This record gives sequence, structure tokens and C-alpha cells, in this order.
Amino acid sequence: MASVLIALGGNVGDVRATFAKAIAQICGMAQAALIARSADYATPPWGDEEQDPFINSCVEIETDLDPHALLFVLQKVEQKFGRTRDKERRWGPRTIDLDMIAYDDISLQKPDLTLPHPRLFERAFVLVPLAEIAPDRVISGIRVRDRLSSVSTQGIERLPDTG
Ligand code: A4P
Ligand code: MG
Repeated sequence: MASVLIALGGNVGDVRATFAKAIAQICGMAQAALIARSADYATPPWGDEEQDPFINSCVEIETDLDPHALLFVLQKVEQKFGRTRDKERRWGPRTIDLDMIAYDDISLQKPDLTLPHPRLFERAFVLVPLAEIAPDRVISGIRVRDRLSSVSTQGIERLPDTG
């Protein structure tokens, strides 16, 4: 079984409800066990600031799928929840974005899949939820909690559980 960290983001529709359904779908389709789930966080938009705030979260799953098979599952789930990549602008609004942050300690540089995720350490909206579930995980030689302590988390707000 591989341990995989997945970042979720979105800012269109009922994002928190979409996350809950998407996580269930991922676990079903990947025959994966959900090991940990962070809280949801409201986060200021990054990259393209002319859009609504995002909600971000992170999960850890265990699966027997290989990285590409899991990427295929994540893209299926994005499509199912209304993600239309061809109509979107880069870093623009989306119903759900599922990024594979790390897959065990695998390093991969393929046109369609880079592991660990190349922009992970620039993004407080990934690091804050990630540090909640995997503070001591070392990714590309960097401990998640150490990196978090050196980025600005201004404007990021933990949302109460929906119950
Ligand atoms: N791909 C390569 N590596 C991976 C990986 N490790 N995990 C490829 C997932 N996909 C990977 O993805 C483009 C291609 O990346 C895929 O076809 C896949 O084969 P995409 O989701 O269409 O691209 P994107 O998401 O528009 O681009 P990028 O650079 O990943 O941007 P983000 O970060 O996903 O941008 N602000 C806040 N606060 N919170 C957010 O969640 N998200 C974005 C979206 C912008 N601003 C944000 C947030
Ligand atoms: Mg993405």
C-alpha cells in the first residue's frame, strides 16, 4: 500500500459538499482507505487574485493503485464534479482541483505527472491543511512543519466542522 497526500481546492458552488462527495468517490474508485482528513480552510485566491476565495483541504489515503492510475481517478472525479479544464483559465475559478502532493517517496517527472507536486512549497493554502495531517512528513528533503513556519498564512481561516 502506498501513502498518498492529496490537496483539494475549489471556489465554485458548494465546495465543502463537493469535497465530501469527492473524497468518498476517490476512496471507492481507488479502493483506498482514508487515513487522515484535515479541516477545510478558507484561503485568499493565489495566482489570479480576481476571483472568489477558495476552500482548501488535504487528505491522506492508502491505495494499491500506481501513481498514473490514481491520477486518472482524480481526473475522473474532477470531471464528475463539473470541472471543465478546457473552459478554465490557469489558476482561475474551479469547482474542484485535486492535486497529488506526494506518493510515498516517489520522484517522477513525466509530462502529465510530477511528484512530489512542484509548487507545493510555495503555497500556504496547501501547507496549512497538509501540516495539520502530516506535520512531520519530509517531502523533497523538507519537513512540512518547517516549511510552513516560513510562509505567510495571512488571511487563511480554519472553518468549523460541518458536523
Ligand atoms: N499534473 C502534474 N503533476 C500533477 C500532480 N502531482 N497532481 C498535471 C495532479 N496533477 C498533476 O492540472 C494540469 C495538469 O497537471 C494535469 O493535467 C495533470 O496531468 P490542472 O489542475 O488543470 O492545472 P491547474 O490546477 O490549473 O494548474 P496548477 O498550476 O496545478 O494550479 P493550481 O495550483 O492547481 O491552481 N488559490 C487558493 N487559495 N487555493 C487554491 O486551491 N488553486 C489554484 C489553481 C489557483 N489559486 C488558488 C488555488
Ligand atoms: Mg490541479
